[in-house]
Amino acid sequence: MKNLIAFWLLLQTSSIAAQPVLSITPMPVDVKMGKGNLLVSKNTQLVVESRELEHTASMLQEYLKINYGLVLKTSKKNNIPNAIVLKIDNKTNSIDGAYKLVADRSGLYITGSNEAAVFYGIQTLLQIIQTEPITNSKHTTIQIPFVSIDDYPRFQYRGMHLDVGRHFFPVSFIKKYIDYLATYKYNTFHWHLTEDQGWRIEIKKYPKLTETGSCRDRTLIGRYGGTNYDNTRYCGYYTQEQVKEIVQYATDRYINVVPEIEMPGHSTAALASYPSLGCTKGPYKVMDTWGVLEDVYCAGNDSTFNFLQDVLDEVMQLFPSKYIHIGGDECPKERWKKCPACQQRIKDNQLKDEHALQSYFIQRIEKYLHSKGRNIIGWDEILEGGLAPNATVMSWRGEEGGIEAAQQNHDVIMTPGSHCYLDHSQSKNEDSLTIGGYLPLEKVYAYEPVPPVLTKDQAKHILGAQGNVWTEYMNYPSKVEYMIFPRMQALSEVLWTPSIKKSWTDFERRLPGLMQKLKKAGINYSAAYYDLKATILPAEKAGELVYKLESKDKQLTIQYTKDGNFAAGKAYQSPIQIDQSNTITAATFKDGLQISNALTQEFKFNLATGKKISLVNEAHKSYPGDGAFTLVNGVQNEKKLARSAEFLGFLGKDLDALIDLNTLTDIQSVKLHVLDQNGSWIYLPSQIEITYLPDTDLTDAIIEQAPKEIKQIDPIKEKGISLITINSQQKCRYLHIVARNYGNIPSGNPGAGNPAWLFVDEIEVN
Ligand code: TNX
Repeated sequence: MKNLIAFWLLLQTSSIAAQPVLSITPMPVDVKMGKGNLLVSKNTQLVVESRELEHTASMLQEYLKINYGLVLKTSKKNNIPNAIVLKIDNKTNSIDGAYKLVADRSGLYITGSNEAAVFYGIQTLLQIIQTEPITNSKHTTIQIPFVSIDDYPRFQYRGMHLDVGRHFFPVSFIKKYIDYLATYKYNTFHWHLTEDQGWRIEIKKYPKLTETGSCRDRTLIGRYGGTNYDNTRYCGYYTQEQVKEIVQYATDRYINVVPEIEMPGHSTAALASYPSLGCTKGPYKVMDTWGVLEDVYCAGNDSTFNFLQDVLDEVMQLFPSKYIHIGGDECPKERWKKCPACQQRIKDNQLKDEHALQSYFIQRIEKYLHSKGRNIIGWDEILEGGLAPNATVMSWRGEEGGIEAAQQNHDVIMTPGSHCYLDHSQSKNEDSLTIGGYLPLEKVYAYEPVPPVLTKDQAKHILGAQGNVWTEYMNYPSKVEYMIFPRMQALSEVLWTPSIKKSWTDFERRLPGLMQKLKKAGINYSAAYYDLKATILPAEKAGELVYKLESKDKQLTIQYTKDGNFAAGKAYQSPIQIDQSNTITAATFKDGLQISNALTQEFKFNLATGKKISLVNEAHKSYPGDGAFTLVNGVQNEKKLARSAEFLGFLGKDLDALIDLNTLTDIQSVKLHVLDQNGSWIYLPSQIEITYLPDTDLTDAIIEQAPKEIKQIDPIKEKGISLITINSQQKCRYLHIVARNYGNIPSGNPGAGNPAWLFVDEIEVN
């Protein structure tokens, strides 16, 4: 009989396990649901079996008290029925952070391989409580489903970064941020403390760093490249006492704080405080706009290194972290090229060039920190000119730097812009100001930090990944929340859950529950994932378009209108056929009530709209638009909309397109819509070449003889977009259009030396 019951129970659990009901993230390694609930009441005892867990236990008590009005008594005694038992048992599982959580009739047990592991078990517990948190009245019991969870992390480094240089966030928010990290089992907070726009950490030996360096006179309004400023002084820094408080707060939550002190670039706030640290000796000012600046620490003077070592001495006093991040990114070499002391240093040390001088700089600092028992982390530029021996590389310009470092047997943290930059837009219809880009939730979720090109041994160097939160366009805490949620929840699953257990479909199923919890907790988040999705496709008939609308929530109906008035609109049944200029506004509805934001799309028809187009060079995978068709889809972007998904981006390559106008056509002009945004490495093309081809087989001889126009660039800017017009009366069927990429970014500009981007939105033929 006993066996039969066990068998029946097993059947029950496994059939339920097939459809887990817990709204938890990151998804644990193994979850087996039981049948029934454990009731925890004020009579439930909290048994703390290991002394080291007392503090963690008191945090659990505090949480239950605040959120559920439940005050649990603690006990050291074992074998109390119906108790919550916290225990360290290093036999649990040898993986660091492994825990087991069991809730059944006899009580709730969280056993971990160490203190952090038990803490993770508690985070899981807090997410699976089935009772709503209280608002004013007190609960007498809370429900925990019978469950057995076995869990451990996939990666040892699970990070979130926060830039407090561009915008400063108060201690209270930093603590909240750390709470968010803890909830989703992150274990590293990368605190970016110094920037061109502000030095944010008190250094006792150099008081001017905060007296002068923590304030800027004004801040740019709107996107980088603009000329409007707010004329408001902006200040903020953390005292050493506050830093200690934050480090302790994080440590209590098993989160390591990695401080970043940027060098040699992104350091004008320090130079403004102590001008002798720069090559030209100033004067310098704390920056009021974004981007990359030429004034950097002088690499020729030993006093620079003495200063940095003094700063780092105080930093090491405050941060127990094994890792100290020293930046190393985006350091223009202009000043060093002209600085006699830097050139002398190059000569004395037989360095090849200024890149080798950057490497000398980093290696010298690394040596110092290493002598104090610390290791450095640097952005992937620290690879240039040779890696410092014990450096860990943070790969941000794609994964290439990380791959190279791992192949050189260096540890790596993956933070590629393509998947980990939480400052990028998460919606194609983003209506708040962001730095641009497009990083939707699904893409973060799909991220795989271990590049397949690495061998098994090299792959061990990928310690994990990190979400980066650069705050140029996040000037208040709820904007940070909006940008990180729900993407940091998706990333937590990349970092924690074994790759074979990761399931987008399952995450998508849990998403409404996760959002609901954020909403109830008063945490801001983006619901962009539920935006109405619009796709523009070529119609069967050349010269027409098809506009397809989809809602992720199939319960909702979609309504659309051509005059902005939904009352007089239509219910969307199937893709809309469009054959002339038009504006369509659509939204989702439930019982007549509008649910989603209205999505408005203007179509502007010209002779190329909806025609066949092919490209010789495909757009870069980061800016693929909807393929070549994007260039003739009738959508003319405006920069203020910042819908970078509407652009095709070519990195170092030309746009080389062939448009088939379908029939012999009289044309007057061809107009290219391109983006000119040098701060983001986006440049106008250097030249346009157009060949007007007849309605016949395109043999080499025909192409050779066809009329051609070559044009240097003199664009007109309209609504932030540069329009390049080639006027020429022609009769042709095909247009061969080449827009030459600018080439390498000239020195003195952000991204100097790298290939430029060419961003093209629309090719208009009139
Ligand atoms: C590049 S990532 C930077 C930051 C900017 C960020 C904006 C890195 C090492 N440097 O200074 O804030 O892009 O996305």
